[in-house]
Amino acid sequence: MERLSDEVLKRLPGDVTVPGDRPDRSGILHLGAGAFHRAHQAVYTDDTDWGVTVAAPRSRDVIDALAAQDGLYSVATLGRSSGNDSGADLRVIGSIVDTLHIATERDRAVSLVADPATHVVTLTVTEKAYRDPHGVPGLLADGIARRAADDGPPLTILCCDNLPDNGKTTRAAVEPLLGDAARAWAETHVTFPSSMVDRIVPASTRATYERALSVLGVTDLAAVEAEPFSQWVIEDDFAGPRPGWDATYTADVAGWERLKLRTLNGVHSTLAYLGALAGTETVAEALALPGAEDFARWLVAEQIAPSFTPPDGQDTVAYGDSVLERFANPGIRHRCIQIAMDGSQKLPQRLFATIGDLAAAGIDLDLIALPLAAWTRFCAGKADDGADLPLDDPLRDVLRQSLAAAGPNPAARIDAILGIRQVVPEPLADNHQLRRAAAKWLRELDRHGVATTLEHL
Ligand code: CS2
Repeated sequence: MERLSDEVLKRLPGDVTVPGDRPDRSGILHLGAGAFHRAHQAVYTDDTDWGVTVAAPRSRDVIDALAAQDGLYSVATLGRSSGNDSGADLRVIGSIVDTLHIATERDRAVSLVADPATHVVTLTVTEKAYRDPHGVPGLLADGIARRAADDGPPLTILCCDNLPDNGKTTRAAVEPLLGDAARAWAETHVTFPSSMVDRIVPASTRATYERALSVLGVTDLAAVEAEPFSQWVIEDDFAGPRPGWDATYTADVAGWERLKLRTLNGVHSTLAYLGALAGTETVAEALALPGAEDFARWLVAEQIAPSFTPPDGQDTVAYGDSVLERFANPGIRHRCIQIAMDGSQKLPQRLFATIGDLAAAGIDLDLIALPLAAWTRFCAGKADDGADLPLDDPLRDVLRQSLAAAGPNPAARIDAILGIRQVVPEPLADNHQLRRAAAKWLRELDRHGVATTLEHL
């Protein structure tokens, strides 16, 4: 079957948006070849005259598919506003000009970080990657050291992962790995702006590739699908040239990060654990469980909103309403199990930060203890109907062992989870109100399951 390529661009159906002149070189190195990058930063870059080299840390699948297609791939925008017969607006993206495989071409990756033609390194490598000095942080440190030795031009390293203060987090992961000379050079030549990224992009499935084939008439094995909404707020702290991305540039991203991580991602994870336990496949289906949407709205209004001050002009409750509308998008099949993975890496910023601020302000912790109970039950690996649930998490063994040692008692299981210092901040471990409320919800979930618990809230 013929593949998408530069050659076939001019033969694609008229309702498919195609790239104009393609950039011949890239000023951007992107680490992480996942669907999110392809539906977010690479699309913003496609609207500029910059190009991207995409580096995949481990799996070759995506970069091999891109390499076989001249770097081209399609993004299907799915949702209520979708245009053509397939229910999707398709756009072919041309900003990816080169690919590389870090696991087998690490030195080339280091050279590209050091290359004077590289001005910006962007990252979507997931939360856990920042804890592994031998992985991405080590690669960046080696690249910076080489750039420093050459006294190269300044470099911007832009984190696009869902972490609070993600620029600072990246700097903190990289800096200790630099020698004195490179560290001194980096202080004046490398910046780490923070950014808030947002677009719902489920992992591609066979249906994604089938849709792409039926609309394009050629095979696209790097196709992705996404919701219509897209947002990017970037701290305006570029060391050198800034790509012409149509993003929001601001001096302070922290408020935006908090709004998104606590509201969108916090409710996303909540629905993912509740839905996985209840046996619903997608977030939209979890939200449609009787009582689920009311619960989500109460959670936002009574617990998430009072936990922080939103950025100027934003209202957390209204933002939460728009988020729930996006979650209900019937065109997006975002699997609960996908969002449920790596809970130990996600919940500190999505849930425990909120709980910590509420506790400090003396606000009641009843509703926010339900997602904690749901995660605790999820970690044990059984859905409400007894089906097995996967626990895909770097702290899997710690979680499972702590729960096994706690035995069946709900209060003991909550204490076991709250005692895991890598996940739960110290003061919450013996917060009586939280322990009591979470144990109560866990007992309800054990006895009646998620569906009945939500229905009777
Ligand atoms: C999701 C995010 O997988 C997850 O954990 O919560 O990927 C979410 O879809 C994005 O952050 C939306 O911008």
